[in-house]
Amino acid sequence: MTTATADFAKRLDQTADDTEALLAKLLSDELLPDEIARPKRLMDAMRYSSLNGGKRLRPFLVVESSAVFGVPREAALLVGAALECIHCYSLIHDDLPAMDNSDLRRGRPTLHKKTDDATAILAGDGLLTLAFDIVTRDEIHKDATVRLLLTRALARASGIGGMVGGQMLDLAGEGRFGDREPVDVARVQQMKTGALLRYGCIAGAILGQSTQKEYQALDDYGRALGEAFQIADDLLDVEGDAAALGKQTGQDAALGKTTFVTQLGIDGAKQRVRDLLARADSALSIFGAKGDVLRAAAHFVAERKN
Ligand code: GRG
Repeated sequence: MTTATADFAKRLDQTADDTEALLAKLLSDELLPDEIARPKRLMDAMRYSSLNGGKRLRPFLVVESSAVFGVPREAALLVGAALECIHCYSLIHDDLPAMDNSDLRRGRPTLHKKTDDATAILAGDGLLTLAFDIVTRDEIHKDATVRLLLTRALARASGIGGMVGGQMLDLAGEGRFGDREPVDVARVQQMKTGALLRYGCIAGAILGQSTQKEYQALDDYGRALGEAFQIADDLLDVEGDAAALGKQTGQDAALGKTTFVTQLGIDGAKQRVRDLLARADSALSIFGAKGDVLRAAAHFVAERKN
């Protein structure tokens, strides 16, 4: 293991621990000003799907892209926690019978299996709205314009032109609403999974009030990392181990889905990942050694086993 890789693994673990502790606090039963009650069933469901699990890759990207600019870790962790809330909400809703109808997530029964559909829908809604509560908090940055830019970018990444829109295009491509619609795999990826990962990378530039060139570099890096993440996911669905993944494999083929692997073939997909890693490395070059951890993160994403 190289020093950068070892450092990366240690930092990923630390951010996962810090995010877990922060989410536990944000999802406690303690009422915030203007809240009337925090219903126990709702809170338990939100905690079930957001605590004790996940690699916390998105918060890690926020923390590390922020570290490049010397942003206080506490502020970055809050933005990372907001992003993780959106991610967890998307997984809950994606697992529902009306979407992917999955029984297993992170090695445990999915939330609607553990509880019921209504509870799962509301837990997802609760996490989505909590994310926007968190990202506007004063502790994140003294300048309200910075908080506004972070909030708007989060809405764009998770909403119509981002994750939600990507999910819609993906379902249409599966033929859910009539004839299968043609799928632009790269576009669906950029929206459905790429937009949140990219947000993790540009959030540091926004928080750090970077130059336009630095923002662009993290934007390029985030896009390359996002595509590499999705191709790795498509490859894992074909070649991965269900036990390590904590979910069933072969789901894309069962649905007859067009993926990077069906388009490029296994070898072509692997070559594309190598090209994307080179692009991510080159985007980070302006940060010199400060970009080392992010560089290792791209390799981790591309080579992950779960
Ligand atoms: C339902 C609005 C709505 C959106 C769903 C992102 C998404 C859209 C669904 C996720 C479905 C899915 C399994 C996509 C594959 C890539 C992905 C997001 C995997 C899970 O992310 P990881 O590997 O998960 O970061 P952990 O568990 O580590 O957090």
